[in-house]
Amino acid sequence: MKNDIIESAEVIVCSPGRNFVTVKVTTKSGHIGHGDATLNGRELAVASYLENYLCPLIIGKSIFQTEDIWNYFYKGAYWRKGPVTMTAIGAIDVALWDLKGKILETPVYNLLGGKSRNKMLAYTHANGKDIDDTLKRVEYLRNASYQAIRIQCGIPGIEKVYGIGEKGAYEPAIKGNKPLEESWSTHKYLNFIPSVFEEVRKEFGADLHLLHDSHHRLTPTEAARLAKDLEPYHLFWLEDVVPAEHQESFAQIKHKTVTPLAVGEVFNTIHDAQELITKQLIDYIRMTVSHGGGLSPMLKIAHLAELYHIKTGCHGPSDISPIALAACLHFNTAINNFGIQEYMGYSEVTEEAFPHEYYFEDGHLYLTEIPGLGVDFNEDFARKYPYEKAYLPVNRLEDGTMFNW
Ligand code: GCO
Ligand code: MG
Repeated sequence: MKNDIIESAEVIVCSPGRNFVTVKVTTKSGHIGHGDATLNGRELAVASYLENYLCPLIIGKSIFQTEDIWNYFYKGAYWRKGPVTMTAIGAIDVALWDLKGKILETPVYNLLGGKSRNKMLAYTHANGKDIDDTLKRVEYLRNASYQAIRIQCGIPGIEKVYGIGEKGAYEPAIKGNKPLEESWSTHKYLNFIPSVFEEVRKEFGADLHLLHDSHHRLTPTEAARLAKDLEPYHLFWLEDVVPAEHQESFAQIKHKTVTPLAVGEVFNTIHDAQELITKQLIDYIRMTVSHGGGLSPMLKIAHLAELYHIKTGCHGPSDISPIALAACLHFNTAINNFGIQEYMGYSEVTEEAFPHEYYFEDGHLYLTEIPGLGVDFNEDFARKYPYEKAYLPVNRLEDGTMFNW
C-alpha cells in the first residue's frame, strides 16, 4: 500500500513532569506514529535496546506488517521475554498501530475489532496517611465523579508505606543516584487494613467500587487471610497479593475466598499469565499494553482470558505516558471482556508534552473519532526537560531483611 514504508525510527528520552521514553516512527510519506517505551526506573535500558537493536531493523518495512514485525523481534531474537525487551517491542508495535490508524484515517480501535463500548469505567487512587485522611480523599474523588477508587492507607508503626505520597498524588520513582529504602511489617499491615475498609464502607455505602493493592508482599496463607477478612466489604478487586511470578500460589488463595483477585502489571508475555487464565485462578488480568509487548499480543491475551471469565484491568499509572494510556483505551474499547482502567492522571507539564483527545468525565474515560491513537508528542517542549536518573524504592523488613517492594 502507498504511504506505508518506514523511513526512520527515533527514540526520545526526556522528563516533562517525569521521565518518559518515546519512540517516533516516520514513513516515507511523512506520517508519524508514536509508542511509549517508559519502564519506570529502567528507562535507559529500554532506550538502548530500541536504539541499538530494534529501530534500525524496521527501516524499509511496511507499517501494516505488525504481526510479522512483532514475531521478528520476539521469535527472531532468540532471547525472549523480560520487561526491557517487551517494553521495547511494545513501543514499536504501538507506533505502527498509530500509523495504521492515521494512514487509514480511522481510530485504532476500529482496526482491533471496532467499538464494543462507548465509555470505560476508570479507577483512581485515594492514598491517605491515616484513616481520616483516607476518608477525606475518598470524599474528594467521589465529588470529582469517580465511581471506583483504590484505597491505600498509612499503617500505624510503619514509617514509609507503598502507595502513600507526601501531598496526595503518588509518584514512587525518586530522582537521585540510589533507591530510597522503605520498610515493612506484614503483621502490622494485616491487622490494620480491614479496619480501613470497614470505615470507608460505613461512610460511603455499598455502591462505590473499592480496590486495594498489596504490591506483591504476602505469602499465599497471608493473602488468603486478607482476602477473607475483606470479604464483608465486597471489593472490586484485591491486587498483587503475592509476588506475581508464583502462578501456583493463586490456586491456594482462590480456593479460599470470594474476594476477586487481580494481578499482572509486571507481566510481559502471555506465558506469565497462561496458567492463571486457563485455570481460572484470577478475576482480572492487569497487563498493560506498553509493558505487555504492544497491542498485537495484548489482543491475544484478552481473547484467551475472555474464554475463562477473566476481564481486563490495564495498569495505568502516571509512569506510563499518555501514549501508552491511549493505547490501553483503544484496546479496552475493542475487546469484549473489558473490566476497568486504572487512571491516575498526569501533571500539567506531562499533559502539555502529550496533548491528547481522550478525556475523563463522570467516572469514565472516553475516546473520540480521531484517526490513530489520538495523542500528539510536543517534542520541542518535551526536550526542554532533560532526563534525570530516578529509581523505584527498595523495601526491607523491620530487621533489615531485603523484601519485595
Ligand atoms: C499500580 C502500581 C504502581 C506501580 C508503579 C511502578 O497499581 O498502579 O502498583 O503504583 O508500583 O507503576 O512503577
Ligand atoms: Mg499495582
